[in-house]
Amino acid sequence: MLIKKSTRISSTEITPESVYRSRRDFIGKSAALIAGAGLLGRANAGLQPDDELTPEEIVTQYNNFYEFGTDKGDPVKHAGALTTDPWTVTVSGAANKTGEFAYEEVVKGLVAEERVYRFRCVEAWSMVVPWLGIPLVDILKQFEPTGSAKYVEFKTLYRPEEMPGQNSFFSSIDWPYTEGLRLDEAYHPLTIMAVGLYGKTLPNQNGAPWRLVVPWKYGFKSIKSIVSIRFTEQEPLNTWQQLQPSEYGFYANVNPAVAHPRWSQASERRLPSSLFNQNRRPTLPFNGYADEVASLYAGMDLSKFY
Ligand SMILES: Nc1nc2c(c(=O)[nH]1)N[C@H]1C(S)=C(S)[C@@H](COP(=O)(O)O)O[C@H]1N2
Ligand SMILES: [Mo]
Repeated sequence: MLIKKSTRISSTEITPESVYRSRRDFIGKSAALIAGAGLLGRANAGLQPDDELTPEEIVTQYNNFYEFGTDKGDPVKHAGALTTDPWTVTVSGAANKTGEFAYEEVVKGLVAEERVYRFRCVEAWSMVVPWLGIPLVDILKQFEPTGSAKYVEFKTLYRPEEMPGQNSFFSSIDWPYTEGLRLDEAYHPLTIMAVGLYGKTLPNQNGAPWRLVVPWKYGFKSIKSIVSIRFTEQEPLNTWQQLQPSEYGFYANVNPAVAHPRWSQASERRLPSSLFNQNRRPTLPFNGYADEVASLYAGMDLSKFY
């Protein structure tokens, strides 16, 4: 059902047969080859001179993925057990093409690009990550959303047998983890569905096989291991907003001027950093992507729409 764009380089043209074993691998590898060939589009958007890549072992070992536990080291410890192949996504709501689709079918013919983005968690730490991602618009448009679609909602896999955090007696989260975007945010060229990082297929702990990356919003918007995409007229209720609406809103745009009720958002710890004041730097409006995205929120009071 995926319409291949003739202007794009087909993966088979750039990937020798011998390089790929599974289609899954092949996505990561073809993206890596594209990166290597210098065919990057819109990459490295708005990087500051002092933005250095966060080491791969931090990006892949210091994680938030509550399905596997709440400690930063839990995801890398437990996510290896997650089965990500086969992977199916259910598409529903205001679109012409709905139903169940195999992950491979949805990404077939689409090209992952390397994007180096700052990534800012609401907990006030940040990283710089070289993602491999497919522009989200390329994925969503295939389903032909109708004119009444104003938002898109995503859900993570619910599989307590493989996700111990979903069994936890102490978890107050109403699984599955849910997130949403306004459709114009979802279609923005900076918004990607990441399928890899550091030139490799996405590790399970980072949200395999695919996860959202919205670099101007707090990290919790970047939902992992997506199995459901729903187009809707109403603003979706996301997991953190549902849990604590006074602390987490729908928009969650990075904003140094609006404090979290329990801590300041004016600055952040750039990882690696273990001490409160180590590698601390000012937080930038929209995480430094204001030139690209501020117009999406023209006329909105961002202290109200937090
Ligand atoms: N399904 C799911 N997605 C999630 C989370 C989660 O707990 N579950 N945590 C979010 C938060 S708070 C952050 S900061 C990022 C962390 O992504 P990373 O581990 O790849 O750095 O994932 C986001 N996506
Ligand atoms: Mo986060």
